[in-house]
Amino acid sequence: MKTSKNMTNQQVAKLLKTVAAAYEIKKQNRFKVAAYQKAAASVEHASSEVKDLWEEDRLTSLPGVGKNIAAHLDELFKTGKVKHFEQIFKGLPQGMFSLMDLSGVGPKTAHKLSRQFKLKAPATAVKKLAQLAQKGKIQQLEGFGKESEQDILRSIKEFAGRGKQRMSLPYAQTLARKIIDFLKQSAAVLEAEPLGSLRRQTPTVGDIDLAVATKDPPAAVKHFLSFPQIKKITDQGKKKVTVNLTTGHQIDVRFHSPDEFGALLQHFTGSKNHNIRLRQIAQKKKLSVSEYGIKKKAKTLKFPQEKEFYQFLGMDWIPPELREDRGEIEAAQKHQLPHLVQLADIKGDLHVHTDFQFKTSHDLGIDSMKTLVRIAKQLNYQYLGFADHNPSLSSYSPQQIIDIIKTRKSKIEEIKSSSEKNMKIRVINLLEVDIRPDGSLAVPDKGLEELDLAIVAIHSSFKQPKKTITQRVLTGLAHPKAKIFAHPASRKINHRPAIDLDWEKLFDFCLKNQKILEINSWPDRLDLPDTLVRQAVKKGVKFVITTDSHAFDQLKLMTYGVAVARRGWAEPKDIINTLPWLKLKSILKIE
Ligand code: DGT
Ligand code: CA
Ligand code: CA
Repeated sequence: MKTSKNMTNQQVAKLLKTVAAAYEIKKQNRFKVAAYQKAAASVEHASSEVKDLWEEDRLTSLPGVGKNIAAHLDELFKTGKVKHFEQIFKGLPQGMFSLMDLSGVGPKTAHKLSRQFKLKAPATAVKKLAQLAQKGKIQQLEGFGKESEQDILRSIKEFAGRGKQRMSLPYAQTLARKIIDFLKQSAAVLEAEPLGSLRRQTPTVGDIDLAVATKDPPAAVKHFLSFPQIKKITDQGKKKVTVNLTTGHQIDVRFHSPDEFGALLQHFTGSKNHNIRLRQIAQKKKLSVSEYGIKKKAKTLKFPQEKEFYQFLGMDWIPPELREDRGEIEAAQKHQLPHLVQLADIKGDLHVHTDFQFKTSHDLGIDSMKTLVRIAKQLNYQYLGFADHNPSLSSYSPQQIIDIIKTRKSKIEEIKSSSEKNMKIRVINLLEVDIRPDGSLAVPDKGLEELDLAIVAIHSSFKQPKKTITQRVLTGLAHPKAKIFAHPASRKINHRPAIDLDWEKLFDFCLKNQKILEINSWPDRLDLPDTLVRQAVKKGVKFVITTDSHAFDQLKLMTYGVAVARRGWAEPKDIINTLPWLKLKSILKIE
């Protein structure tokens, strides 16, 4: 594999995956294989560029990157090469590493194919394989048949059409809900549940995986195939069907009998890393796990419930959001899993934009304070915080800004007294205030004084160097009225990377000064990202989960922020808006 000093995260991840594959072929110990796979996944999902981490001597801050792998990456960024990796790749046909990009083609198959057909050049291996498959050459190989040849052709086709964006979590959940409702219309479908990344509630979802419990698979399959939006069936077996919808999205559905449903859920919820670790634990107990159950000697034990599956392996049931091999298995063995926060724990929203009219630097909400209070009440909230953007600095003088904030305050006071009296819901006067590039806040002190508190955030100059931007945030957050830091990474999924902040420094600052970090539920923000939430939670930093709503129906986005919090191992005690009003009021020092 070609390497260079300037490899992107994607390329480094691919390199590490390639090393794992080479180790596997050369029958090195499987912990080494797993270690490289894990490091690859970690690099793929890192929130900053690995090369930057290297420059700051922080490679090992990436979960799964230990001293050994860090030393190899050090050599890579210094010299453009890793001697040890070249050693490992020696003797392997390089075309195999391209073949591994095809779904369903693992290292062993890739190795066999590239060896048989002498596919040495990575650039042409896939194309050559397609030609061979079309000529029917693959089915003639030992261990391959007509079916596997068709599988390979399908994967090549799918590979050619790849590059599509992943679905946002809300999009995927909505689509899945529709399909599940449809599936349940059939009497043959006893249960239908999400699997894969959808069930783990990752911020984006590649394809939708679903599990169906049925005693009559052919009838259940037949029903599924009558779902109106199906464009093409790409794979149909007795227990698994893959289709493409007219929207271009792929749906995988598995049909198993109810007594296997627990094993089915477990196996295809993943993640891959979680399952690898689980398999190792089973092997130590001389057991083997699969989507059918747990095999002990010659007998396969069945598990209708997922909980019993985990218990059989000597651990507590693990919530899907934790299944990333980030310590959850060890915690489950010791009965020390966190009691994750749930949507029902949330007692209010503190970041909601209203239609109060003035010129802001950013967008206004579209619904009235009154409407928003009514919806919050329907959600059983005890409190609601209005946090419009600050008045625009380019449109108003400092005095005008103060006056606007005063007018807004009296409007909020009005709503406050009526909603407290009639609905027993408290209204909080907040403002979302820009932290300017120099760290100053975009509202004069006299304006800030009128607020219960300020939510501060970055909305410009995202690319400042790390030191500068960290100092900027800490300066802004140091203001006594600034209590919450909104969407801290300022990322936009598929659009803008996270800012390069010294996270540890921010977390320490928050802890020391009782500042709260936001988990923003907006679907393309989901910010703070879950891995950073985990780091902060470990330190004891407190969070608030908000929706950043600009319209009343967005108040229900809260569930996605809760998903991020859960993936970050957060418990109710870590989230301030699980507190009842009087406690919240006291910790935020609201008068
Ligand atoms: P995605 O779709 O990219 O958002 O991510 P996932 O995690 O949904 O991945 P996917 O759809 O490829 O596979 C679903 C889960 O099934 C995955 O997390 C791991 C698990 N799994 C276990 N064994 C296998 C297997 O043999 N093949 C596949 N494709 N998945 C497996
Ligand atoms: Ca999936
Ligand atoms: Ca899938």
